[in-house]
Amino acid sequence: MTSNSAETLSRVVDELLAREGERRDGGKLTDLHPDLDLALAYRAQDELVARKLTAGERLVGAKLGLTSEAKQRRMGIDAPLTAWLTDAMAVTGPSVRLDELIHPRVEPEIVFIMGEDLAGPGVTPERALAAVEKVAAGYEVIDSRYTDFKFTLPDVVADNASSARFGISTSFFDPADLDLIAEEAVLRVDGKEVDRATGAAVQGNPAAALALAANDLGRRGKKLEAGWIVLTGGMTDAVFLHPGQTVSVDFATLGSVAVRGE
Ligand code: 0L1
Ligand code: MG
Repeated sequence: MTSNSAETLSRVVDELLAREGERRDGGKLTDLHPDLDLALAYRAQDELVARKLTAGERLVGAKLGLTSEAKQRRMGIDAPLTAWLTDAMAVTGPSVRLDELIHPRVEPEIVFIMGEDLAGPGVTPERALAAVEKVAAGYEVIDSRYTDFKFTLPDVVADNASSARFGISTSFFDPADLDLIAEEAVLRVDGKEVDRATGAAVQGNPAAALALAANDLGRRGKKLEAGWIVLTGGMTDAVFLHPGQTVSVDFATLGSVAVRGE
């Protein structure tokens, strides 16, 4: 890394953490730093999460983003990405505090709990699924540090893929008992359906998304670890979460999850 790119990396991470801490959004960092390419953005993402870990958070998993066509179309980006989950992002109760977030949106997620470590290269969807201990219903609360969720791929990669909060169900399923491609999720706001999709929306198969994550992390010299949570990517576009509203996701087999904005 040149001294220029080291400086860009440090400025990008400082700015994204400041926006998150101060609950404010801002313009694309690629406008300010044209040298912020995808490789540097992944280094910035790793540094951003390393700073959270130094501050006391614990790494609990990984997430994929932009794995569905609905999300890629909405964001105007045609490539998936990987990012990190920490314990501070996990929602354990029925609600999230909106005053801790900027402009949160909720999306349905099929969630894997890893039974074994997994890393590329060469991981197939079958091999990936064999490393899964159990499957859960989930949601992600995304909260971009960019105004109006407007970003390029390096911007959103550096921003840890808009991660903010996530919740998973308390019931778990053996992957062998599920048809993950056909698994349908219905997204509701205060009980009213706003969208629906099946697991096929996620890279054609959530197991293919998991393989993609393992191969991507392998390229980055990292791995998915046994016990980790993996969010496979929003199945539908995400909906805004406003005060007093409840967003719920009812899966055909995996059960239901819900979150209320407070
Ligand atoms: O803000 C975003 O939509 C980018 C992250 C994508 C999250 C996902 O697709 O699950
Ligand atoms: Mg997501």
